[in-house]
Amino acid sequence: MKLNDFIDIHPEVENAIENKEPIVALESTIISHGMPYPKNVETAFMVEETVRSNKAIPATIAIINGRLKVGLTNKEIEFLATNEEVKKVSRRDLPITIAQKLSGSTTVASTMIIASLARIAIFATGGIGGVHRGAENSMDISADLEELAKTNVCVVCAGPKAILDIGLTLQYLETKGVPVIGYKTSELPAFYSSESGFDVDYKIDSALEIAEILKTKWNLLIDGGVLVANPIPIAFELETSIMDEAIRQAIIDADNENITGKEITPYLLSKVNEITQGKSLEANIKLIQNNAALAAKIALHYSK
Ligand code: PSU
Ligand code: MN
Repeated sequence: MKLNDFIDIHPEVENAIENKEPIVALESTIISHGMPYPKNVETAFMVEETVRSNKAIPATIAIINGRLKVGLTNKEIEFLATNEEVKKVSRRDLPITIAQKLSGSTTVASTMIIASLARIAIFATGGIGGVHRGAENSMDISADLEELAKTNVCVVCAGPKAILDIGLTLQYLETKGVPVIGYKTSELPAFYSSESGFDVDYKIDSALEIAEILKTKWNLLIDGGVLVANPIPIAFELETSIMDEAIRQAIIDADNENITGKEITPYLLSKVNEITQGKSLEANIKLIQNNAALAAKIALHYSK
């Protein structure tokens, strides 16, 4: 079966697509630009294992030598984790990366596009991109939000990271008609913390109900994604005051070093990790695992 001339689907994933078995898409920017080596590789393998232990098939997505890859080998994951020439590829970068036969890791936006081409509906990540603080001047709004507005994929995340303007990010999603669901919470989680001070539209307490909402939305031909916000487990939460200070400092450093555009998110992530002496990275790993498990449960119900 050839879904698309540009795509290579891993045989295990292809088999699962054909048999309508549960599949969870995973992004790869988190591997190449979101975490340092070797934690990035360890996390990528561990997250795939978590999807499997929850009875779904993992499909990590990336671009290797101009080919869209759905489902990676361990070698390909190692390659993404260790090679400087691997670019962060969002929607706008896709055609160039492919035409020039380059390699790249996919963001939430581009992972959604490729998952949708492969007919995979559920996707787990850590945090989505959003409206950056100061966006009224910089106009820095992640392409992830625009993708959620139009591409039919459910994205399970731990909420927008506090490096963003969470209120404006929620407003943007509302304008674009993206349902924001809190899993077992009525407050939007904020990545390192289960609290943000902002309410979600809907608190839903089971993976089954979420799967039913997805089917309803797409059967109604209401195009676009659904954002599921899954709070970091309490045991792994970081203290808000410490994180606020770390983020404030990281943003000042980014300003001083004139970091802008696609560099800003990776820069802030690594700076915050430095300032918290690795604590933010540990929390990041735990919440991704938590999201992968929930995404697998949603995928299981969605496949029935
Ligand atoms: N947030 C995180 N970790 C990440 C990212 C976001 O906590 O690794 C990555 C994701 O791939 C996301 C991308 O899609 O950063 C957003 O980048 P930008 O803001 O440049 O759109
Ligand atoms: Mn941006």
